[in-house]
Amino acid sequence: MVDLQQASGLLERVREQRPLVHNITNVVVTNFTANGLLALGASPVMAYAQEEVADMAKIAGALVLNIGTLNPAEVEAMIVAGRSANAHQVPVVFDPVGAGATPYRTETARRILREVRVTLLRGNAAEIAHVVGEDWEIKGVDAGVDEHSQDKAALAQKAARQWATHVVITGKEDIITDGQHTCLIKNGHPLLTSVTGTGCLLSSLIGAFLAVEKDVLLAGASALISYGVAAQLAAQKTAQRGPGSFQVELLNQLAAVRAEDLLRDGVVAVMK
Ligand code: ATP
Ligand code: TZP
Ligand code: MG
Ligand code: MG
Repeated sequence: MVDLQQASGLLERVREQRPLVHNITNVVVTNFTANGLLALGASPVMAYAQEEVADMAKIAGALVLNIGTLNPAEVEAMIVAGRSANAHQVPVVFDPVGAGATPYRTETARRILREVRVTLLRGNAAEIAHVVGEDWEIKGVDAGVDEHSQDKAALAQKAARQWATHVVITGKEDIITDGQHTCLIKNGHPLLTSVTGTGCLLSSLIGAFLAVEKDVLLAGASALISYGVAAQLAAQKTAQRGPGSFQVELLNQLAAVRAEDLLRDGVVAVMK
């Protein structure tokens, strides 16, 4: 379904095409997200005003919606941008940051899924559980517990069917599914959990891959593998120096990661 050769090819295509990714994201991660997209080889833009989001979304290669620091005006802008993206066949990634932590976040996440045709929904297990009406432990914007891959796969499949979308659940291992076909990706590094915004950045990078490839499973899996391998390389380079050095090196490695790194270190398996 997804092989490392294809993933490497897509990484190269992102760098050749430099897709424009329109982000409506949170105030914590804005700069890191823009720099991460640039490092990968994509072109970021952040635009939030209701007066312009429809115009920006329609010229973008992908739209990324992220409710990390949501407020009513921004939520309305997300709906307007999402509808414009839908009308112009622009893929939409949705990151329901903190769904389940407060009723406003949960209800907003569901509203966006009702009113916008989301191409790919990405979150931690607890966020996705709350979006489908299950009650998994959540602490603010962080998943409370790490769970078994089988449970996560079943949850991702349920969410994909319920909302008719593709779903990525991240954690120690990552799952991607369309509700029927499911892949497990075992890249990444625990240091990713010590830097804020690494999940949000991943959602935006998935947008860059979707901008250059219509096969959503292939694009999503390729983004997960590329990001996870870049993180592993960054952790090797910064060894014992800690999260600050790792954050900077992650940007370096998003720019440096090559096809041969994915072929050597990528770990992807098809699940039942
Ligand atoms: P949370 O708020 O629960 O941390 P998040 O939105 O930050 O969620 P994560 O699940 O942390 O998203 O995923 C972000 C990246 O970190 C993904 O590439 C994922 O594979 C990686 N990751 C998360 N936890 C681990 C871990 N324990 N080991 C390796 N990689 C991890
Ligand atoms: N609070 C609101 S949004 C945000 C925090 C800390 C960033 C969350 O980023 P991520 O990628 O989910 O860790
Ligand atoms: Mg995280
Ligand atoms: Mg997150």
